[in-house]
Amino acid sequence: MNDSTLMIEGSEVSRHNAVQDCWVVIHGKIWDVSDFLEEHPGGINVLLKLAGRDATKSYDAVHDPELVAHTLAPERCRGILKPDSLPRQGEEDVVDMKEKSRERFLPLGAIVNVDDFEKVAQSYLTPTGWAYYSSGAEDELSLTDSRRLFRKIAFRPRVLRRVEPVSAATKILGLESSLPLYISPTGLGRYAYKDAESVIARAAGHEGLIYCMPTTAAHEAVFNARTSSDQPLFFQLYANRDRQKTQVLLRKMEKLGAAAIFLTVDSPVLGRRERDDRVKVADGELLSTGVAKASSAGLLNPLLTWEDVDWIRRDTNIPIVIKGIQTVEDAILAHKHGVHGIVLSNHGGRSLDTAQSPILTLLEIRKHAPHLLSNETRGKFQVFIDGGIRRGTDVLKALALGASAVGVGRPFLYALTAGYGERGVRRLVEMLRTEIETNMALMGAVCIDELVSEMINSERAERDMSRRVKL
Ligand code: PPY
Repeated sequence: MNDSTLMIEGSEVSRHNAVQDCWVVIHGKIWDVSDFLEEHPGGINVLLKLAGRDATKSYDAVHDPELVAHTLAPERCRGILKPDSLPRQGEEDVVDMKEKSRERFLPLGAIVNVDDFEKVAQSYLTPTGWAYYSSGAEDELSLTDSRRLFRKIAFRPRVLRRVEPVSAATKILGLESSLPLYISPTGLGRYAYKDAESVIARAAGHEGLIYCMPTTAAHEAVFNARTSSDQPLFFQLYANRDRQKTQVLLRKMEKLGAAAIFLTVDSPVLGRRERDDRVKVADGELLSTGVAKASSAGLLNPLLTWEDVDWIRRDTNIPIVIKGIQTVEDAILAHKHGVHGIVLSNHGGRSLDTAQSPILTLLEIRKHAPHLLSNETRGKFQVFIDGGIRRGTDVLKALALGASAVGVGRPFLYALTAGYGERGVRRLVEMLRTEIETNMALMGAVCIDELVSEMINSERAERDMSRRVKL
């Protein structure tokens, strides 16, 4: 007999504290995880340490609130914990939104560029949160290379043109955007701010930008946080091994009204984030893996292929964008498979270390498949790029080289920290907006269409391009 509404005393819960009989409490619900211990992606020991206890805090540090109910069958829920009948977890383990005094952090007005937010975030976040957000794979060479490549590209600005007023407004997948920039999906926003994804969605609405929410977000809450019901949101999808689960998500996104699906393809398995892995040791071995591994294991799908892309396209009418294209060969394939766009991305340097920088992939496309960047193609197929974009000038370089818009991820997490929340996100957008508009004027362009490749000297970067491409 099982009744998930049964009120159970903490003293009863604490008796179920063994491998064969293991209960944990998450947000007041009592779950029997005895049969799940071996399957837990974060390892059996994490759960055993919490056996017979209130695990909410550890759970919240790595999981979305809805995950447990999606993962465990309803009959695994034994009942509801009688309020205050079990001690809450001690302060020793992982992250909570620390009530650090705000005075220790810069007032927002003193933040003048994107990197300033990163410095604040580093001092605000817990070691676990900082390692998860900032790390790249292995030696972090792809992570740093994206920025290095942007620095190798120079402008060829035109002068004596009337450059007032300037407008950086554009269309992304046919939708109005006040800047040629969308907000990239990122995992585990809660390290930075409570309900991070909803806060970002609201700020995006105020700023006329589009947010691509991550698979792991609380979907309904994020949609509800929009500033109006016609504010578009994109949805990033990790297509599950189990097609049915993906189908459920797609139906949900159709119902909620997602404007595009960004299917992530650069992480069939998780890249090796060593900084992430080291912190769990520093945090007293709370997790048997790094947080990324613990919270992504059920998401990634090493069996995903182009056939799945075709299947997803057939299964839904929502436009599909493939996120994580890293060669001109795959860009051509994506176009052939009829998707609405691609993101040139190496997952912010978090997947295959030393994978080439996305801007090199863009240069490859310019050289070997320029038709993918032409004005005619753009109406049906757009090329986006992310990774290392921290300056308005980076955005302008990508656009002049043929990208339709860029994605920015980590800086939005950093801008949420230190209690800044929505104000921080809006400040970040305001800074990028100022940089983009100012530098457009300095290049001699008053609108996005006037950003052309003649305004770019990319010869130094082109020396890094592969000569092996054979099409
Ligand atoms: C990443 O960390 O880069 C990922 O995309 C994987 C992931 C996704 C959601 C939670 C944790 C890790």
